[in-house]
Amino acid sequence: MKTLMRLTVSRFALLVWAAFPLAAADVAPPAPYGPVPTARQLRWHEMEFYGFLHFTVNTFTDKEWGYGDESEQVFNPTAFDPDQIVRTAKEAGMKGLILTCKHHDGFCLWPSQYTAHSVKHSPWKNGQGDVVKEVSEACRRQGLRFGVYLSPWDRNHPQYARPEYITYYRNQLRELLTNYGEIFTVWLDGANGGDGYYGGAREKRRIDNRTYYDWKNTWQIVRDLMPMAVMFSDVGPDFRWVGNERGLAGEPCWATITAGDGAPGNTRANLNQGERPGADWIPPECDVSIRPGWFYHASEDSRVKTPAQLLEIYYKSVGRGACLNLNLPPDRRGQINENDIKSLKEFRRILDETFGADLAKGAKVTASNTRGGGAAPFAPENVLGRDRSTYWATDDGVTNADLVLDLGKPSTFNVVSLREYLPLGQRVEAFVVEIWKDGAWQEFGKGTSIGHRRLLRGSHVTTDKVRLRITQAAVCPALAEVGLFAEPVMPGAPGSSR
Ligand code: FUL
Repeated sequence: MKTLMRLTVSRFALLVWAAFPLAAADVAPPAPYGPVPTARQLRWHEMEFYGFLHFTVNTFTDKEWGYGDESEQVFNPTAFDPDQIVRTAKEAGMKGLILTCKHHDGFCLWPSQYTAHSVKHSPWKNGQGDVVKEVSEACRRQGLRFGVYLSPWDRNHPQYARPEYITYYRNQLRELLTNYGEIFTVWLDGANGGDGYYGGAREKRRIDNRTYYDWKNTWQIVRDLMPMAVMFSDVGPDFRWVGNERGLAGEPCWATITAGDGAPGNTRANLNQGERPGADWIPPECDVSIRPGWFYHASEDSRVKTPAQLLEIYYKSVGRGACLNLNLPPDRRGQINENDIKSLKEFRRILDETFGADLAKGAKVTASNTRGGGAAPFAPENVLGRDRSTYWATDDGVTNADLVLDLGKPSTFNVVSLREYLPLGQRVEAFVVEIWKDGAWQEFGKGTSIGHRRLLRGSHVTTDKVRLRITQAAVCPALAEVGLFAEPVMPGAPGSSR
């Protein structure tokens, strides 16, 4: 009986093996490590670069923060052109735009049914205009995502700091989330300077920013009405402020922090570098303006960031795993100024030239360890190309591993791009990139965090072999990309090779 059973069992195993020949080589993927991104966060990570549009009464009063007593009459763009604005952003490579539908001054760029303080009472289009509608539609026409900034602090509203204002704020949020199609983000600013017009009171009003807005329930409105929208604040819930308005993520820069009981505008978390280990996946966004101010001022026409400055920001934001939110302020015509366009065009040209050709393409990739003894689903060559759904992984417990790219011929590059396979969390904690030069491995650069993306930018080097050494990881690494790129050498730039 026993023998018969054994026979039956082994015959069954044979049958299974015959039916699924790959089963023997099948190896389970690594277990996720720590907090991992949600589907909406993964979609946001992929955007990498999008823009802000700061536009309101301030554009016409030459201010950065309106007091809240501005007449609706001042808002009157002379040649508002949403397609020009969106085209400028698109040609710069942005994947979306976030409009200040209401800034701290309380003026609404859409005809909200809950206030008279809006475009409804401005001379622009005889009060029939709707900036939110026009920008959102232009975005959709040109294939960009559209997001809303709705300032919680409202210096115009008579009930601000009282419970009634929360109902008003939430009603406005619902208007924006129901009347303007798909919204990719709701940007919740924690700023509050206290004083304002407040319906004529002209006084200072204090709120407790941990409790006043009852954020948990306000956030829920966004979840209910726009499930894929990501929300911004100092503590997320989906992505965080990076701690400065210069566009610079920290070094290292972890996607995780421990949000605890922090609130927008009230946190002690290390926003710039993130926290490891952190309890929550709340990666950073670097917000920065192309000009010194957030709003358009003719006096800043000659102070637009140069292409070189924008590139520096790009490498220290996108290149550190953050998203870059670059502000383009429409001018009094309601268009992006020519100087900003000029700078953006050159910035884009350089990025396109840099990332247009991946010099790692076609390389022979070998690894010191591959999960399951070289199993195809985790093979070293998965790091090549743009496909981020496949990755190289090592066996469980192997946290130090080398990957060698044999390029087959000498190639010149100065940028190395790395990406982890994000659905499994941020795993790598230290790495070194080396090049084969004069019969030995020489360091090109090194770092700690990788996450969604890490760009190492150095001097141009020429080599036919590149080695990535993972020198520290919390668990076995899972790497989706290793790419090699060359920035065009600027005329007059110092030494281009070493
Ligand atoms: C800050 C605001 O006070 C600025 O005016 C601007 O909107 C910036 C993006 O966020 O908190």
